[in-house]
Amino acid sequence: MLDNTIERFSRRIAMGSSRRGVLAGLGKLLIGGAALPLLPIDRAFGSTHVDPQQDDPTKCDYWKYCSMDGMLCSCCGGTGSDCPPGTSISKVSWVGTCRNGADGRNYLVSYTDCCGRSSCGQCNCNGNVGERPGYEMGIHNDINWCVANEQTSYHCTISLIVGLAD
Ligand code: ABN
Repeated sequence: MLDNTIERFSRRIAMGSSRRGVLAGLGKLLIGGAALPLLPIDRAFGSTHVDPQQDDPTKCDYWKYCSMDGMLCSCCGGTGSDCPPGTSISKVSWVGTCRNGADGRNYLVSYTDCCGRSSCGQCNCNGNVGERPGYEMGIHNDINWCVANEQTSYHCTISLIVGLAD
């Protein structure tokens, strides 16, 4: 009974397909399977969460710095939201989304560079939540935002809350 069913099933498949067609199908499966890991995947799975416990604005893992790529102005004579004396604020900036562990909400945070003095060299942070490699220009944060200013040298970065993200 089972033998007959399998035999009939096999015959039907054999009649409806050529050897070349089966090989072509197998080839597509193999190539498709090999290419799958190369596809861009959100490996953070949409998460914007770094460490809800961290609430020290002079540390890289402070919640607001989740997408900060630069040196904290709070370590360079300024504050988390004010440029140090002798520098000017960049005209363009990068905007990320960070979760504030204190209220569990997501906020849009802008990362703005302070320009006009050489690099501060202190508290270098590299938060990459929501960031992508350089070939995706609009969503890459490893950029000197002073390039649009008259004085293009980069000193440090401040972060400002723009508003709620959700
Ligand atoms: N936006 C901070 C920065 C400055 C120079 C180079 C890379 C990143």
